[in-house]
Amino acid sequence: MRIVVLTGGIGGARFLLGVRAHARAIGAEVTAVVNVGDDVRMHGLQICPDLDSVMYTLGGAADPERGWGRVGETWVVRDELAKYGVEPSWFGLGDKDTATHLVRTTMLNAGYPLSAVTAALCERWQPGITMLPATDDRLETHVVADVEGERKAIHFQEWWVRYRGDVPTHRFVFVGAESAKPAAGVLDAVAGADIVLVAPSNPVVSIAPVLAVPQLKEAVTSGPAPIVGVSPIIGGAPVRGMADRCLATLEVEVSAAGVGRMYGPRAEGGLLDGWLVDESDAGAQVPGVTTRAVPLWMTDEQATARMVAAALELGGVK
Ligand code: FO1
Repeated sequence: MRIVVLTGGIGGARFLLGVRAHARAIGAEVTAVVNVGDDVRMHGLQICPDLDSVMYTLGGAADPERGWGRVGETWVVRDELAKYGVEPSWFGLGDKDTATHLVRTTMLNAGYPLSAVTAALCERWQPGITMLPATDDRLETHVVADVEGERKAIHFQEWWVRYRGDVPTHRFVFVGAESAKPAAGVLDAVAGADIVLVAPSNPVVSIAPVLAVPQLKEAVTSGPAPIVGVSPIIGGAPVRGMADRCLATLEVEVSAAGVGRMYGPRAEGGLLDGWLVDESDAGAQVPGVTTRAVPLWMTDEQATARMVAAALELGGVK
């Protein structure tokens, strides 16, 4: 069986631990199609937070407290940059992590596409799944917000890391998405999938930018594979991260039902065939989508693998 997962970074990476565990148990292959909207160039280096969160988590090297970056990290370069007064001082690159960005940027500058660079980085980390960026083209999430008395579009990282999303926010724009093509391997993975899972990642700034690549969305929604989403909201609050702020900006109810309705039923031009919610949200109704309630807390790999088994069952594949 072939499982494709649309995913963002930290929450998606934890979900993928369970997908990988269940896939190993049933002999399935997994391809993750990862958000690149968070990607940013800082100090001349190309940083791909979601790809790196997935790669480090599945490679056993992620910092479990922060959720992003490397465990056992040191911060000499960050501190030295600060002593030079170099901006942006609000974004910290760890020393170990910086090596990843150096390799990536060198390969990109030499002309390799991000998908090939990601495969090369994964040679070291052996994530046990195929990791693909949603696109090899430039696609960045920018946020229209009121900052220091002025309405402007800032990079997602500035909105989130510098301002903690705590500024009047108007909309999210996926710069470059319209002309972006799916990365090498994405269309083949989707065409060969037995099921497409939508990870419990932020629907607004992790999953939406993946689906903003027109041919990618078309391939997923017009393909034969069932599409099952897993709610990132449990009991009216995000499992982690800033999904509540993002949903509020779009005036979407912060609930499992609200996100399910935002994705919408595939039969009516939306995304979903099935929607997995937490047992505490068992009453959630998403018209046109088959909903099922199971425990969704990703407390450990086994619990997450059970969620994945339920998602496959909901999609009619086992
Ligand atoms: N998050 C922070 O809160 N502060 C940082 O300084 C920071 C640096 C950073 C560097 C590399 C990287 O891959 C991720 C980094 N993150 C940092 C996390 C990142 O901003 C977000 O959590 C994700 O983009 C959202 O998924």
